[in-house]
Amino acid sequence: MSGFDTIVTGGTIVTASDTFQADIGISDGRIVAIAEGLESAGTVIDASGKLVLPGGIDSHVHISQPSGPGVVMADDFDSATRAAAFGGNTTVMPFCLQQKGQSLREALTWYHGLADGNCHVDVSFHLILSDPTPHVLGQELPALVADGYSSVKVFMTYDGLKLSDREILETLTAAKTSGALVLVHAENDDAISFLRDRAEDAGDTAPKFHASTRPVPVEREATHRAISLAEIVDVPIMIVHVSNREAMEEIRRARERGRPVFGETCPQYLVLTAEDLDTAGFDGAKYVCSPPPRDTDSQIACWEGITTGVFDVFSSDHCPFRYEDVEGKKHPDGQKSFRWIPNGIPGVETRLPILFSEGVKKGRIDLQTFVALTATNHAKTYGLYPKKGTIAVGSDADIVLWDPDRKETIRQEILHHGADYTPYEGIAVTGWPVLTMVRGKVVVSDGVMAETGTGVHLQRGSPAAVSALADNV
Ligand code: DUC
Ligand code: ZN
Ligand code: ZN
Repeated sequence: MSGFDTIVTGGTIVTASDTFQADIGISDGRIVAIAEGLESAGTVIDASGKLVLPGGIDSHVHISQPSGPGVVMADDFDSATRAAAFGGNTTVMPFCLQQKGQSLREALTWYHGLADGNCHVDVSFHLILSDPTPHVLGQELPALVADGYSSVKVFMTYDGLKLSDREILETLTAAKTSGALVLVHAENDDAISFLRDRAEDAGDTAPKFHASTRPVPVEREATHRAISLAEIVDVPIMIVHVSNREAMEEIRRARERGRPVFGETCPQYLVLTAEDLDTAGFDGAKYVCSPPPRDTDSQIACWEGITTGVFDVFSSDHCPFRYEDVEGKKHPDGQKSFRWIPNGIPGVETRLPILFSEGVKKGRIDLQTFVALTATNHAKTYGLYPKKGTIAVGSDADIVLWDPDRKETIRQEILHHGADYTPYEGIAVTGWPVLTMVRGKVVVSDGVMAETGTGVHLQRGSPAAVSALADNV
């Protein structure tokens, strides 16, 4: 009799708390046994010499997001989740953008129309609130949280997206009552527009001025303000894409005061700097993202934030645009001023190899921290744990085999995203995901897509911090 659908044998299992040798028995898409010497299965996967990790969860990706007139994102759900799978991810969390005047349900219907049936890893949407009317906050949001959409992003900058402090307070209050976690894009919009106008008046329109018009105080001030607003309402908050020491210190100080503030950083803040935007010609546009990459001291600071636990999650902020494309980075308006260069960079496929190589292999972090930052903490933070984010009996069989010694050089030609470049071109890494399994199905094996269309949408429970707060009331 064949006991399991699949067993993964002979590998070294790594979770956020342990490293140990064992086999994994899988049936009906879930882990049903973890023990030595498992036998009898329909399929046996030999993981000798490999690390067996929980599949990566990338809780910050943008897919098919409307990005302004004449601008088109480089990835749809097919290409983005394909790239995610090749990069060792089994779940991604894209944003569902509410356009002004639109209901949240309408926005979700549109995104589900694009995503459902077209995903190769599991997906779970965050909402972006751009129009927090009393109806949206009072009726729509509670209903959607109950339906499993339990996180909301708000922006402090960008025309058409930014909320006033008053609107943020109202959104935080609604999130508190309905059990959602609020993610904040923290940059001071007035400061950016002041600096941008001044730069343009001086004729400074090249890509590099994107970085100099969004300096560190722009992010630090907004981070401080966002944390203060959350304190006024007494709710947890997640500060996403933190790029530098000063913003990070705001999070650390808030925690010292007992505030439940979470932090996220991304690969661009570890391996890129503002100098990358200052390259000959228009090439700097390839690195335009917000907040912008900073300097080497900021990179060191972000590593400190990773090793000292200021950052709970490490995400890609995958937000891809093609470079050689008038609907992408070479949009005609962007040639006139950095202001119009589509804002974002691809990274869903390279997030894990970069952190593995720069972090684990270079001795900055251990394997447990790697797993926590790339999978377990995402699941815990956003209400997916323990179904997702770990290797345990009862969890989904979302498993990635890593060859810890495989050497690769990141190059556009080996990637699967829809962008036509990678900002990480030429970075040499050691360690590479060689097999990705989603709920027991092998999706990618040895660089080949083995099965398509496996991904489903995940409804989530209340994020851990939000329920903890509710428990204490
Ligand atoms: N914020 C993001 O989270 N992603 C891309 C661009 C941005 O401003
Ligand atoms: Zn953002
Ligand atoms: Zn983003």
